[in-house]
Amino acid sequence: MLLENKVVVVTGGSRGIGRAIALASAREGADVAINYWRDNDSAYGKASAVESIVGEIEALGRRTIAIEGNVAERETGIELIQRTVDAFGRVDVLSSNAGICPFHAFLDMPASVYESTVAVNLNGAFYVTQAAANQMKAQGTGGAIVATSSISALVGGGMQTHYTPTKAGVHSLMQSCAIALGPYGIRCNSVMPGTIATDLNADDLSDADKRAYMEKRIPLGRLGAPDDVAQCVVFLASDRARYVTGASLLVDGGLFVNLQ
Ligand code: RM4
Repeated sequence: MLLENKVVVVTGGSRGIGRAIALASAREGADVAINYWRDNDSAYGKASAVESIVGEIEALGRRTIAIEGNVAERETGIELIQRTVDAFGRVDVLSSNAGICPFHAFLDMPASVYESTVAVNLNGAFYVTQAAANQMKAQGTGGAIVATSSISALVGGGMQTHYTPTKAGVHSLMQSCAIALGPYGIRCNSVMPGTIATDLNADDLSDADKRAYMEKRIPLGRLGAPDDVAQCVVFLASDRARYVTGASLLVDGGLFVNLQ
């Protein structure tokens, strides 16, 4: 198992890609601390999203805790790391994954939509990375940080003018942190998912024409599933990637290169 007895922290871990990362980590032998926000839907059956992921991880025989908090607040990251250490004694891996994408046109985008997107996606990644890195440095045995960037770090989106800069920012954050944290044996990388079917884009992809268009653009012929990304996060978090830092891995079925 690739993460045997490691302690993995996942932000935005109750739904979408983060949920798959939490689950894949537990399957690879890790204990998992999950940050989530406003768990008030029942998309996962009777249990709420967070109750159901906690149940699934425990069923795998791994330990888990779930802590609510908005990563846009610096204290959320600090508390998340502290409570993980209280529960499991250490932090080996951070998956900085929490993100929002309220699709909106540019010219009339309210400042609140822009600012909350930057606050969650970019400030949130910064604060939790800083908190986790300080803990890893104190432990003295290195660590791995994997941020969920996006294909949107590399290409634009007319309805994502607030979002794409945050994903370029997350990518850049990992590059700079790779330098800042390399001396402590802390590796920093990002994954760049393409179009992965999750709650985040359910509305956008409910437009049948848009969905069919995206599928047609993807050489592998299908939208991504959250676990397609999670497997790559596990790899980057694991010792298999021991000499990989400051890198980004597109996980997009070939979407990015499909121009001509
Ligand atoms: C992306 C990319 C995808 C979209 C998500 C929400 O990173 O634009 O196509 O589904 O954002």
